[in-house]
Amino acid sequence: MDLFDDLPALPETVALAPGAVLLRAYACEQAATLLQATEAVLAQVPLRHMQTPGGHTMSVATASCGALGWVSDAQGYRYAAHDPQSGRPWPAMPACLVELAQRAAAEAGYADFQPEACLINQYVPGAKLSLHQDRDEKDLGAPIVSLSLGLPAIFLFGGSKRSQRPQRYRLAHGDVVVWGGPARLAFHGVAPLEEGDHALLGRRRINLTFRRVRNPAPGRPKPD
Ligand code: MD3
Ligand code: FE
Repeated sequence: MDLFDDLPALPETVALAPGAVLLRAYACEQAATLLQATEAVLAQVPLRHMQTPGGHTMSVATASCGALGWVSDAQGYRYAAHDPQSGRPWPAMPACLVELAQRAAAEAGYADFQPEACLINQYVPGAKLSLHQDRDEKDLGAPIVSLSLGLPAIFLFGGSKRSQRPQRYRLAHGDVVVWGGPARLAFHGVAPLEEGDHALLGRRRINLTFRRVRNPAPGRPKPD
């Protein structure tokens, strides 16, 4: 239990690494609204534990909204326009979430960020995410924007090789991180969530990641 958890966090901007900008407490004021929008999505598309291509069941529960959703099964990881569980399109991305992601991206120097996918990850105590890279997106020139809500987590931020020992950062309720440039392909993960009870979310952490997947936005040259 962290003695600072009950104090309001002060907003500040921290450069974590080249291309990675932490906007601490950026979303605190709107957190209840953002959570409500997220819960409205989750009422339409249930959280589920995906299978990894290696045959493991993820401890994190996931769902998506937006034009594309992230899915994983024995065939691999990919983005799909339909929820494989229902065969229906994913719910639309709520406007308040899109706007938050766009404002944060602009703050970090990425104008006109237009996410196509929002992956919702839910952690309960003990759930973790092993070190991985996010490279299923064709548009690696766009950043990934992440929003953390609920219980704090230890985020592991590694290098371009899995073998590099990761740095540890605490991500708390309302923190937003923009991952672009050289940080975009860094290995990263989340340590097993500690037990706790958050005022708005209870025994949960929800992380939303906003992603540009398919094509570079018009007007931006394709990296080759
Ligand atoms: C750094 N999610 O969904 S968010 C993921 O907290 C994922 O649920 C974590 O990693 C979570 O893929 C971490 C922060 C994050 C997201 C994507 C990144 C950091 C990143 C992509 C590249 C580098
Ligand atoms: Fe990731």
